[in-house]
Amino acid sequence: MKFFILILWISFLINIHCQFITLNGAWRGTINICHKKELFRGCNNNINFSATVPGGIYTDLYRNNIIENNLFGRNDVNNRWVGNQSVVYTKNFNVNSDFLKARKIVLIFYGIDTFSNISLNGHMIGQTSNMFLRYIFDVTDYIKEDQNLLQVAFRSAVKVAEDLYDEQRKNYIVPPVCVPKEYNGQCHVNHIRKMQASFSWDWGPAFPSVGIWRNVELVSVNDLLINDVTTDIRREKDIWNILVTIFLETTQSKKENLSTISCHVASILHVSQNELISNTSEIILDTSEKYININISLTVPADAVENWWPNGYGKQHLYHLTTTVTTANGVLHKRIRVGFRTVELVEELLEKGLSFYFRVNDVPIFAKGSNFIPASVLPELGSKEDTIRHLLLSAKETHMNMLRIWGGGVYESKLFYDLADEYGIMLWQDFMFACAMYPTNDSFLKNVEQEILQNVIRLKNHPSIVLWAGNNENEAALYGNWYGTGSARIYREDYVKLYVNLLKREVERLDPVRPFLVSSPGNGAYEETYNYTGVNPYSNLYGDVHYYNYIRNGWDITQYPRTRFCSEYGFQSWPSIYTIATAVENAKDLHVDSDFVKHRQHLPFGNQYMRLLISHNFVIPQNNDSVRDFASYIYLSQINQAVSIRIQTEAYRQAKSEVNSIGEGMTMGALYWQLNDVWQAPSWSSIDIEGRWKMLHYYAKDFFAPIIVTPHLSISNELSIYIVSDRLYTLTNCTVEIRVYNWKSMTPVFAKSFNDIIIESNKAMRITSFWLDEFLVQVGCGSLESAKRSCIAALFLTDKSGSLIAPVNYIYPDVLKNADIPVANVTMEIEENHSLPGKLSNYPDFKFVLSTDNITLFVWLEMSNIRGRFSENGFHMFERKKEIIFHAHEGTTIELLRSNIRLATLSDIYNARSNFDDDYSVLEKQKIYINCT
Ligand code: BMA
Repeated sequence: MKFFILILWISFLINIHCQFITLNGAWRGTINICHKKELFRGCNNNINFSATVPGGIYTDLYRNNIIENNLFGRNDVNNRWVGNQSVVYTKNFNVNSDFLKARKIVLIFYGIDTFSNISLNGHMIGQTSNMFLRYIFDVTDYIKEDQNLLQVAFRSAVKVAEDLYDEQRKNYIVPPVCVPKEYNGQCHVNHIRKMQASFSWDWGPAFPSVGIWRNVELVSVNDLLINDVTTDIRREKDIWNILVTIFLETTQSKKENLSTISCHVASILHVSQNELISNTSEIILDTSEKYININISLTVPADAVENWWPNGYGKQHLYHLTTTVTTANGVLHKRIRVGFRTVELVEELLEKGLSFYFRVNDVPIFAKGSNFIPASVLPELGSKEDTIRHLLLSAKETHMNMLRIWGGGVYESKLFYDLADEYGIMLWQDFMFACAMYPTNDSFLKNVEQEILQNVIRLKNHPSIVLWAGNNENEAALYGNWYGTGSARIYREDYVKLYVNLLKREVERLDPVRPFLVSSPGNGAYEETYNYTGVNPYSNLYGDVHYYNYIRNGWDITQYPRTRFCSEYGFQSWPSIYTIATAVENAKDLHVDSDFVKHRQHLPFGNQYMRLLISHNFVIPQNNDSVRDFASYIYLSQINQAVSIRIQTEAYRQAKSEVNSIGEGMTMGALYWQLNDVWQAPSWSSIDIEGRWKMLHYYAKDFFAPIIVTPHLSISNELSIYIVSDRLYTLTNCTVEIRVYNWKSMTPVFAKSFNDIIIESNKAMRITSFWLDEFLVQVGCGSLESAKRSCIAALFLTDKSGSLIAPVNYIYPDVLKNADIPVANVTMEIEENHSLPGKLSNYPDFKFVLSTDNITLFVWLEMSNIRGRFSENGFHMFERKKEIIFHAHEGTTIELLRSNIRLATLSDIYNARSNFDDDYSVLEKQKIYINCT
């Protein structure tokens, strides 16, 4: 044991095998600005700018004042010329003679976006064509002592995509030929291996970036370079078997004639401070091979380590594993982090169809969460630590246990996966193919093959990743003829070639432990029986489903599919008016029909759909006061989204343990579309681009709670009450209480309890059913005609000690636009610092005490300029007083809170009492306060 510790020390102290120099930081860039709108004519102007690596052209030009803020106004279109240009990035750097003593010097680009020629001191060293690849170039022959000049010359991705499309069409067209006109986007992104959403999406602008978006390093190598270390961890009875694979690159020096290298390899698992589990091996490497993989096995008694659990099921234990490779010339080491958990995608035969759920450490898990799109439309800004931490913590705090990394974005940063490991967020990892057909010519497939290889190897150590999935909606597109592929065989053949013959086969070879799914939505394992295309992939009896309906009322629970797993569903809303204010040119843009509003809505007919969906439930106010009406509209859009997704998610959770007469149900996953945003625009997100939680995100905390009590109102008005538990233990002596309120009084007109309920572990159970209309009449809500609009009901679930064990839930017997919503006067006091012991953030908490004189719905608190979140928001008040905590995410004072807080209630909106009246000046100031990029 001591020997290994010694080796470890040596490796840290004298890492004589490899040294590295970072080439991050300041670079120079050159771009031709003739295409800038105002300079278009008679211009021949290459200009230099200071650049940053990691970085990208849009960020660099903005920082150099060559273009305006990318996310402001119509700058997505105004700045588009940038994406059509060739750009050259250069870096001068020095190396000393010591560094050059090594046998070999390699230059590593961890991410280049996308098409570049790279030269060092005037010598071409390589080309790039895939932003998802790490490129390693041997520069031994071109690097010199002292001054060096590295140059990366980019071609416009827009132009390359166009060229590749032109080339391809000579044979046949690979559609879609372009995105819908509402996107203001670029065409042919499916021909290039670049973030697909960077040419625009229905929630995002086009920024066809170029740049060096990840780190750059120069590394000196003697005998060997460890490119990667991976683990396959399998459980066998009481033992975890770890197969460590070390991916080595040899130096193959031309000058020397070394055909073999002897090395000592050790892998050490750090079980605790005093306990290591290790294995070693003596190996002779044949250096005529450039790439050599070596394996070493570790056997870990199951009781020596703790399991890694998804959020809500236990802790996320993680362990370090260090691998050292020692040769006569020194020691190389690499440290990775691993977790011990099993994961299965269970697709067992049911009476009809197959099940579809994740079983982790033998526990069936209902997957609760959302879909993750890139944190920024500019790849270089998509891994900012505070943004990623905020998004993933927001997922964890709302009981999410899964995020789907959607296939139109990027394979995320190490930080992202590390945090997901730490927070217990299981990841459904798509490969980056979305909403399109893709080419299958040789060079495309070769490129993709590298992409699979590198990314599976880079990511497979993360216990958070529980599934690889081939593409987003491409099978659905083919089946539904979204892009005019019709019945042409070629597209089906291409589909199988890319996702089955290449992706599936390769991923299963590289990671034999994790499950692989060809497409989402899809019919899971059933697809193999019909070779993956030609059958409706939206079956409720197999696999996963995406469900969207923008016509029917989202509050109508009867419309939702009883699927095995709903991996996408959603409704749009607008972000906070304070977030929008960071993008508008003047207050005129803050109008429901402004050009700005039209410009930012990419979903064809999106604004009409949203209006229709809101108007199912609410009267949309029109006071001829544009800002106030817009603020009210935003507020209603957020309520409508939050309640619709609450009801839909609860429908999926209710169906967890039962099937209907045609075998549909046993739903085991609900991932709503979408967690985050890339700009200030209407979208499906629950967190906006400024990090503000929309009402939906507050609601997620309730509808994803481990135990919920939830109503189901059938078409014939039968009300069923369910309890759904994800807990792995049984609770006895529980009580559900239903309280019915007449709108006019805060004292219930009726209350009834269902006692002695046993809540079974990991189950959904129906507690009771009755006819709602008759019930309301009986309990005193009035006649059969008026009862539904006169009353509202609340559900409480308590344990035997009388404590609430689920969030309070509500039954809206009628659409709220028909209800007799009363006028309520809500006041608010902010109390002294209310930080509780043990809180994680360094910033203070504040207590807000709200009082009302009447029932009031959807009480919405909003901070204009202070970052933070409330303990609850968008809530109903059936009591005179309510206390809410504000968790600040920055230093602040009560005075600042008072001047920044805004309160909205449904009663205020209906009674035209919005307090946005005096806010024009506040909204104007927002522009200065927030830096959009
Ligand atoms: C889904 C996604 C995205 C899209 C979303 C909303 O189908 O896969 O492509 O943004 O719907 O339309």
